[in-house]
Amino acid sequence: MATKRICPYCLAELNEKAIEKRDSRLYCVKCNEELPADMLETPNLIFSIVGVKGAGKTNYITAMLEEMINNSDKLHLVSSPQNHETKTVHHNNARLLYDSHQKLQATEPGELRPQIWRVKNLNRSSKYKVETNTFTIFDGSGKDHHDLGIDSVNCKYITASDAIMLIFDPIILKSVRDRVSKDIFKKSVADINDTEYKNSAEVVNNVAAYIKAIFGLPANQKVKIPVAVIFTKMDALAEDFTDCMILQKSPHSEKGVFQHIDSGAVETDIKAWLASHNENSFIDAIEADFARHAYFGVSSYGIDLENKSELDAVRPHRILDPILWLFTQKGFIDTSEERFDPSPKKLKQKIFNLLRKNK
Ligand SMILES: Nc1nc2c(ncn2[C@@H]2O[C@H](COP(=O)(O)OP(=O)(O)OP(=O)(O)O)[C@@H](O)[C@H]2O)c(=O)[nH]1
Ligand SMILES: [Mg+2]
Ligand SMILES: [Zn+2]
Repeated sequence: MATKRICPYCLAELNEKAIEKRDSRLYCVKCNEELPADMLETPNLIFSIVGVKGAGKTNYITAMLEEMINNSDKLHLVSSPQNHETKTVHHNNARLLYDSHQKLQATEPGELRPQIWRVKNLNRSSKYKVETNTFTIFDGSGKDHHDLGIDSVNCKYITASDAIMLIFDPIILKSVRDRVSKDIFKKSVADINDTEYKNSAEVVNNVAAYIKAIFGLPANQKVKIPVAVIFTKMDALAEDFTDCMILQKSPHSEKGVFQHIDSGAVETDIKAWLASHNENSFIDAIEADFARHAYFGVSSYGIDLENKSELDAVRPHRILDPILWLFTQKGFIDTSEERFDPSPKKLKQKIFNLLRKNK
């Protein structure tokens, strides 16, 4: 993989003239930010997270990074922050969520700072070397996706991205919201008065139009970089998915090898669920705009919360599936040989079962 040299702060290309050395540290000449040394030596994967306000981006990113750290032995991936700022931001958020059991607050619109991480793949190490990637991730405010122009830093990050995580909150779907209990609903939205309800195709079309405008793509072309389509807050929907693969523990974390069979089964669960809610247009809209995509269902808090109105011990569910899939798309981790066969008959049977159950 070629080493991409872009300043993670101002996105200027980092050729030799663009880097200044002072007191044995490296700085970007254009914006004067300090550059983590590893970033210049290892392939750099830039991931953007896109989703409306309150979709669950910050809680998701925090739980995902914390689980990457906590599961390094199983994953054979060792993750660590590359600078002090990344360490502090992650530490503060993770401790609030995991130790104080507090939901993280909405991200302030405006300035967007990247978190810069180092990931070492122990499955790909030799006596003197271990495959190492820099992985940069931006978590902006969902509000900025509405308010900012195409030339904003927020949009520039998306243009520079190797992959996108599209975050969808299932609770904004009217059919879901009308069925979840008041307690779950209260726990699952940042601000009850501020929560809008839309049809799912509208949400996808808005996001797709936004991303395509940033890439300068005409309406008939698909976005080519990998896109993980992630449904958050799965705990609020657990009852809809009894007996489904999506509620089973994720198998990918074992030894850092991604299992396509499981991922295909989860995708079928979500598509069948969408179809059973008359939201086929969501599936069509994703298909129409994103050439390489996969569906995921996660919960940042955990699907087995004892008291659903409070945030008890945080045990995130399938939170690493999307990032591990994106790593496979960039060739950084291995995948199982076995492929999923999406039989239309199986999908139909699933939709039928869900329809019967949700009547
Ligand atoms: N039930 C449930 N609720 C969640 C989960 N993750 C987030 N939430 C709820 O969603 C709200 C918004 O989550 P955030 O992570 O702040 O959303 P965001 O996308 O970062 O929002 P902005 O920063 O405003 O763009 C939280 O206050 C929680 O109420 C989850 O896994 N389960
Ligand atoms: Mg946020
Ligand atoms: Zn810079």
